[in-house]
Amino acid sequence: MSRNDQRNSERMSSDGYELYYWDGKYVGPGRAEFARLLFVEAGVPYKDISEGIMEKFRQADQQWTGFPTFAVPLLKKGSFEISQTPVICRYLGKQFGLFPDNEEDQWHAEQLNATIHDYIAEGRYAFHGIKPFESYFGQEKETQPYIDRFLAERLPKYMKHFEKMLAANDDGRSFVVGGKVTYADLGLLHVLRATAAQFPEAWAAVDYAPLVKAFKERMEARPNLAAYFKSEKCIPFSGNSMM
Ligand SMILES: N[C@@H](CCC(=O)N[C@@H](CS)C(=O)NCC(=O)O)C(=O)O
Repeated sequence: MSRNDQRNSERMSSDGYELYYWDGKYVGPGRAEFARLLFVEAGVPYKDISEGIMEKFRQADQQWTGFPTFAVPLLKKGSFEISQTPVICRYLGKQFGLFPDNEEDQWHAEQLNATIHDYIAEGRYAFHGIKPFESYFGQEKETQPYIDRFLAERLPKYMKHFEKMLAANDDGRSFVVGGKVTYADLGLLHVLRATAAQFPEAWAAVDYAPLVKAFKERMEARPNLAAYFKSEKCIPFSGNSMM
């Protein structure tokens, strides 16, 4: 390791993790929850920071100090900053050992990571069909056809895919890939929780995907996660968007 690399790695590890995101009071758990579940499962402390985010996004250059960030969530450790939720999840998974052991499983976990984020983005856009970057409130009526289409065509397609994916490993009895929990399992758990919270009727009808349903229950019962979901720290879903 060069002296420069050594200095960088010392700087990165010198402080705790900070997770920058919109205030959960207004937006619910959102995309930051993907990262939170990794911290919770691993038992690693972190700090949620929402103060000043709105102001930063109003500024043209956004004034983040480190490597340029397009949108939150943003993870910071020392001087190291990283954004894009699927990348944050992969990074934290690797840091915390919530990462598959062999290379094929690693790529498959990454495939699922990408699919999960496609799903969440599609679901989110359905609630903002007319003005994608404005609140759902103010476009409720006009965007309803997009929500209906998502429910009729896309949600079941994704759920059937998740069912197949689970069935492909250990007959769906354990994890998405390999023999241990990884960031891919935690990502899948969050989108299933978001689906169940946002679309209770559609979720109740997901009897065509029993492995998916059992997976959600099994993951929610993991000790650290179960305690977190019961705690005040866990931000309720907002009910007006997938994310
Ligand atoms: N692909 C990005 C999307 C990030 C994103 O859309 N973040 C939202 C909050 S959940 C945001 O702050 N958007 C502001 C913008 O896009 O200008 C990710 O997965 O992190």
